Amino acid sequence: MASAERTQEILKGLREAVVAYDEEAAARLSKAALAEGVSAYDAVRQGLAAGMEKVGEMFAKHEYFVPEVLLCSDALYAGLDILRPHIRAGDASEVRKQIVLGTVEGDVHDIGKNLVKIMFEAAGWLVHDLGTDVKLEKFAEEQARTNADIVGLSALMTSTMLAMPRVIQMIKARSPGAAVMVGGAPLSPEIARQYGADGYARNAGEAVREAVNMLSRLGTKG
Ligand code: B1M
Repeated sequence: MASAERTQEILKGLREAVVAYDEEAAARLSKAALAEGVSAYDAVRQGLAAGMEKVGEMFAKHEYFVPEVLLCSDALYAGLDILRPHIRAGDASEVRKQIVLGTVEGDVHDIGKNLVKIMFEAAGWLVHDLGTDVKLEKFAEEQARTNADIVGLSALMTSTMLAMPRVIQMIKARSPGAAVMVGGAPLSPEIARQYGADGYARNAGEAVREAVNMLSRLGTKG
């Protein structure tokens, strides 16, 4: 069992490895965490995910750009692949929320959507990624199939975002309790409200926090 000091050292190392997109260090420290009895759950949440959260903030401040963020996510996954099988069901139940995520019909932009996915996975959510150019009715179908807490819609074009109100109506008609979050460069909090969305996130760094806030605002789950 690692001492409290050693545990903090490993967690700090994991955060730094993600920020420095150092895959080797992320893998090595993840193995060290397991070997020395640090909880896999803490290593993901307070190590890898916290590092990725920092990366999200750096991206929002234009300190990192897409290539760096993708490299950081490689480091995140290098650690996640090692730690994930060791997260006990009891640990995960607290955070095992689910999101259905996709880019709406007619739109193939997925770089931002994939960054959002990474942040949710890093936070322990189960992500049902529908990909891009997703048929409008597919979002409601997948939400009903999985009973996901949230549906996340991404659009990068002013033409494709126009489909969002219809998608939201379909989801709400089928599952009134499901919450819908929208995002993507042409969206804004005002447009999200007009469209009937429950939440909006400006970037991947804010998405998980907004999702959790949204659920507690709605008082349904979370
Ligand atoms: Co296209 N494209 N593109 N494109 N493309 C834009 C979006 C555009 C603004 C370029 C321009 O004209 N200046 C423009 C849209 C104009 C408009 O409608 N306002 C445009 C166009 C017109 C097109 C085509 C029609 C071009 C053509 O063929 N004539 C075509 C459309 C194809 C289609 O979708 N049917 C097209 C194609 C492409 C490529 C395939 C070449 C490529 C996409 C590759 C891919 O995604 N796999 C591409 C790219 C790369 C871009 C730009 C250059 C970059 C987009 C990007 O990845 N940004 C873009 C111009 C630009 O933005 N400078 C442009 C980086 C990414 C990290 O940011 O996606 O905003 P972003 O995601 C952020 C936030 O928005 C937010 O978090 C993310 C991370 O922080 N976010 C969410 C996103 N989704 C979220 C969901 C959430 C929460 C937050 O909750 C669910």
